[in-house]
Amino acid sequence: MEFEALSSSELSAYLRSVPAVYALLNEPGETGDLDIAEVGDGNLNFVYFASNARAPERSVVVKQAPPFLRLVGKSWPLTRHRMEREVAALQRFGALCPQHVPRVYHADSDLFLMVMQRLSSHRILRQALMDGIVYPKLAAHLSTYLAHTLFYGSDLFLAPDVKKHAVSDAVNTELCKITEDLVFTYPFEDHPSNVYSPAFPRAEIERLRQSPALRLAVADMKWSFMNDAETLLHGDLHTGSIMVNEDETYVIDPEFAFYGPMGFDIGAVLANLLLAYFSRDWHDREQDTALQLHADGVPYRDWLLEQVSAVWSGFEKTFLKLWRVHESRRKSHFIGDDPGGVCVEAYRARFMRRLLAQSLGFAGCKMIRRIVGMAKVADITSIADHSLRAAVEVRVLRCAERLLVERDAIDGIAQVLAIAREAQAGGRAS
Ligand code: SR1
Ligand code: MG
Repeated sequence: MEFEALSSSELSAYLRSVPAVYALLNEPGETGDLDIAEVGDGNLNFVYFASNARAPERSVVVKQAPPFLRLVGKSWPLTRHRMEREVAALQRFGALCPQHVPRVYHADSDLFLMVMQRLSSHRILRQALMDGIVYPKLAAHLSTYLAHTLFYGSDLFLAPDVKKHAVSDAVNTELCKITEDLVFTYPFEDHPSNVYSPAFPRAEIERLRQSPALRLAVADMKWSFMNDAETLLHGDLHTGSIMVNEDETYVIDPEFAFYGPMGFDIGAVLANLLLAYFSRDWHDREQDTALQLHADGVPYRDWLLEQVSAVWSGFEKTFLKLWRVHESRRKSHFIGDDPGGVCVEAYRARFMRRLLAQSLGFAGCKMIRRIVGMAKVADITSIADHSLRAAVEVRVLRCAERLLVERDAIDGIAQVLAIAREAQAGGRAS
């Protein structure tokens, strides 16, 4: 049967028929239609706000997966089971990090929809960063979320059999295929789905496509994405999947969740902060924020780079703390007996060095796909001056290239900031 999006009255009647949702939206015995507004601007699904017309603070979000990719329409069919992946991931991440994950009130596996917490005083982080807003707790919240979700899904915490079953329960072939194509493959080919901005110098991407060092680095990252089932990932952790206010940070939309390499989620956060950083040439000009100093006396552009550093450093610190709490210093899962504890700590240090390199490789891929691939980001597409947009895009590509090619030699997050500043200053292409 052909899929039809639910009408407002159908959705209203449906929500009233679910006791748990009815109780959230209504006073006992209250009747009458709900206010329904379709608000989705994502690439995959339909999203609605459903509110009590007389008491608008009684409100929920409804998300439904149509049998196709919303961005493209029926010509790109997708099974609707992504909603089950998303619900399972929200429940798992919510159990690990309830302060950073919206609550799921109800899930319907026949209609492929869920009803979840409305975050009415929060904004999408990408838009807030474009507007130049400082969130003092953002990096601490994101690093806590990353450390807890990535650690507790992995073999550093789970028993080996539990972990292996978790890997198979989280298989998400269709959405992983989208990432394999759109992040790791099409941007590096002359693929018809690629989209270039009007003044974008095509020679820049041709140079990257012809760089063996870059192509091998991207191949390594694709291999890692497809094979390194390290932990349950969000799978699409860009700044459009994060909602914020002064005090709180929530991570939404984990429909791409699957067991993959830890650095894929970390890299997504770092990449999107860097995209926000490079886009400041335009947004500062528009908002006159270039010289505006923030609480700690730094321009907004520099605050964004500080977040890159703080997210990684906070993540590393919290992740290592969890590891040390859950694994004895003298006998580790991977080193075995180590009475002096020397090998255990050396292994942890090596693990974190590798994880930073992996995260930077994924960050590079994600930055490149947002410049030449089909799914772009508003930080960059909102730059109305074509030649400025092209200049920003070139800086993003130059930074991404260095992160990919030099990732194993980068010995700390400070070096990443230096690379970003050099790309911003028009530094060398590697
Ligand atoms: C075709 S879907 C495009 C993108 O939207 C999602 O947010 C993912 O990033 C995906 O690659
Ligand atoms: Mg999404």
